[in-house]
Amino acid sequence: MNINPFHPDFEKPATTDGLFSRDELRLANRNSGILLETLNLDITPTGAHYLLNHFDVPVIADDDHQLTLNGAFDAPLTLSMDDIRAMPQVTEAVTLECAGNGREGVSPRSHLMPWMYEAVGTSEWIGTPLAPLLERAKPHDNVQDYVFHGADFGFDKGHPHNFARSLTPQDIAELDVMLVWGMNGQPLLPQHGAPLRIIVPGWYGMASVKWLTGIEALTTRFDGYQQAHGYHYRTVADEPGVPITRILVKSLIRPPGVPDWVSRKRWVEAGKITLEGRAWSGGGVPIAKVEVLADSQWQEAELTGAPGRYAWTGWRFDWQAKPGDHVLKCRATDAEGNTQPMESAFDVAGFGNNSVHSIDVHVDDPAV
Ligand SMILES: Nc1nc2c(c(=O)[nH]1)N[C@H]1C(S)=C(S)[C@@H](COP(=O)(O)O)O[C@H]1N2
Ligand SMILES: [Mo]
Repeated sequence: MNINPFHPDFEKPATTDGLFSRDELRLANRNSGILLETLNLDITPTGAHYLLNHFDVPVIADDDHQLTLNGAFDAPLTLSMDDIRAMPQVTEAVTLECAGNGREGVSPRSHLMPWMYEAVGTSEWIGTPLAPLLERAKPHDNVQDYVFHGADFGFDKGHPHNFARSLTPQDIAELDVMLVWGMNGQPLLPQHGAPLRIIVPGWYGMASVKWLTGIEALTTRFDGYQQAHGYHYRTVADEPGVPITRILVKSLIRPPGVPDWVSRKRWVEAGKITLEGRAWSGGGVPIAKVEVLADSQWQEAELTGAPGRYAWTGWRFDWQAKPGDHVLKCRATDAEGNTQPMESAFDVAGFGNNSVHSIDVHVDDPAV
């Protein structure tokens, strides 16, 4: 059998039963990833931004929607969308990444959304800073957690719940959390949280609650499913684990050349090729360096700049492509000295896999 997908005798490899389960395939069809070919852009086209929706997407009319601030506040509030849009408006380019991005590269993989590299994107989020709104509702001094309630409801491991996540007063003080109603100059789309969500810049995506209906101030720690059980790093299933917060340093290559439909292996012509891609880290920490592995050598790429403090940076690298089969890799280092590992530490749910991105490239020899 010919294993070169560009050879006319190439046959598709036989599939192995159970390689991906039907459950995983269903999830993959609901939760689309970014198109890697858009990695030459600072801002991901809205329709190409990745999606991660646990339950069904609630379809909420803007006119009817209200946001309630209740619990341990002296001045609880209920606001309409018009009230919210009348608040000071800011636009911020923020890179969102799902904590499960890269899960497919973890072995044994867990039975969840089978992300490879695509659960990332950057949008210009339109909204208002959250902290002044919380102050307006006059939180009690002993508040321990602010809970962000989503309208979506469903089951996870037998636990019925609305999707909800919390942030502590200290998190609110340290993070530039936004209350968001727009994305790339348009109202939010239903699948991205319309009419209202939060964006927590620098943290993995689970913190950025969509379809926001309420903010509840608690004088205890929030013990909701997605906070207390979900989204923890664990090396064995039954340990308490470590809560997932900041995005880990990562980079991707925009696939060069043209693809084989099924294998996604790339075909390029020999000669100078400008490789490009994006790199990002969490917590507003900038990228210090991106290196590319080509022809068995790590070489530094040129950084082309970021569209915002919480957004990814572009990079480019000129490669002299010689005929043959190549594996290209890229790895980023952030300004705190964190570098992507060749292989991430094992996590039972495949969270936080920031191992280097590899692409198989076949370089054609024009002389043959
Ligand atoms: N209400 C609600 N908010 C949610 C989710 C959800 O399922 N329900 N998914 C979270 C996760 S895990 C991620 S990665 C981001 C994805 O945001 P996006 O679909 O707009 O890219 O939304 C977060 N907010
Ligand atoms: Mo996620």
